[in-house]
Amino acid sequence: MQYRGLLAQYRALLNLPAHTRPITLLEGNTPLIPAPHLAHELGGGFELFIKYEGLNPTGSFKDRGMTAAISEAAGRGVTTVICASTGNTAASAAAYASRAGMKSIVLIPQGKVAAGKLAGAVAYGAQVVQIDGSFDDALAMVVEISNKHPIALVNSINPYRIEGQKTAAFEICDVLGQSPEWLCLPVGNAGNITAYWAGFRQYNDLKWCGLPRLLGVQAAGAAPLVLGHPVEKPETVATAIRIGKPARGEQALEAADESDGRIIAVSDEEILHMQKILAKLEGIWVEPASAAGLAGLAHQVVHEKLDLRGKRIVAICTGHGLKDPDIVTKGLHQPILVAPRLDALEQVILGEGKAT
Ligand code: AN7
Repeated sequence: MQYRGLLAQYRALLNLPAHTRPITLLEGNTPLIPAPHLAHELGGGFELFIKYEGLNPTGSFKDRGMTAAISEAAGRGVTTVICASTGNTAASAAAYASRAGMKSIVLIPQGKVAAGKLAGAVAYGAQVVQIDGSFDDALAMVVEISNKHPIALVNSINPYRIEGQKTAAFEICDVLGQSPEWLCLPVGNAGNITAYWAGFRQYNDLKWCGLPRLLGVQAAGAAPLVLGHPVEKPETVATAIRIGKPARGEQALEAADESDGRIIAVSDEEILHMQKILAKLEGIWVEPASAAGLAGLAHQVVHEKLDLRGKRIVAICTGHGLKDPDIVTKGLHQPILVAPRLDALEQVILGEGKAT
């Protein structure tokens, strides 16, 4: 039977009002890809899976929450939606709003949004507004304006975003037959970790699939949940999670605590190294923020001697590498140039100066 999207798949488990009118791009149903080479690199003896959320229609996990939030808004006749975004929410909101025949307005922090995300928001027809400030400033503004005007807010403060994003936990349990022992994922505004925990708890109540321990990972320069206070000027190469005042920070801390897990920080170097080895060892290219969960796992193994033997681990890779091509090409020399002759090519790929 044809897959009809997340609301069709899991509607009975989602707390959505009766007026909800499904708007879908057939999001979700993303693959859980075994990553044996990376597991080996991290010491081996455990099973590692990547939930590749970059394969959603707009290239990130945000589409799960957006199908729910936009469907609810569409069902009550909303004509305009707004969000603050480090990029992925913007692209997702714009796509689903267009599909619903709505206008979308997205506020982004000036100069800190990856090329593929900005391009998406523009291509899907959003009105894009740069704020001379941070994501946190932009979020405060959209909260205020949506209270004042008939414009629906689709950031993850919107409870339907969480309902939609719970479905990723359901999918993992459906595929594995039970929850993994650890779930690692990046944490920015903290909607996703909140949603996963809600999803696993709900599924466990229904199907006794167990609960994972949560490893939430922030970037060291934007780690309010690790520091225990907001960060006024967050900085990280992982611009998706360059967030200093997470809207659902309290819930994220509770979720980590209840699951007997933790929220940790990793350096930009650890994030970029993980992005690189994941692509090289497994053929999975993700944007920097999406490598943070795995970087956190590696950090725990190396520095905290976390014992993973015999365990099953799922890492959530939240967004596609194509979202942020500049990170990879920035430090790159131009690829080697050869004359259009076989001998010249042979010399480069078989000879001394091997192509890299
Ligand atoms: C790839 O798009 O906040 O902890 O405005 O794009 O639920 O915020 C993006 C966040 C992880 C963090 N990975 O998720 C936005 C935005 C990627 C992301 C996160 C984001 P949350």
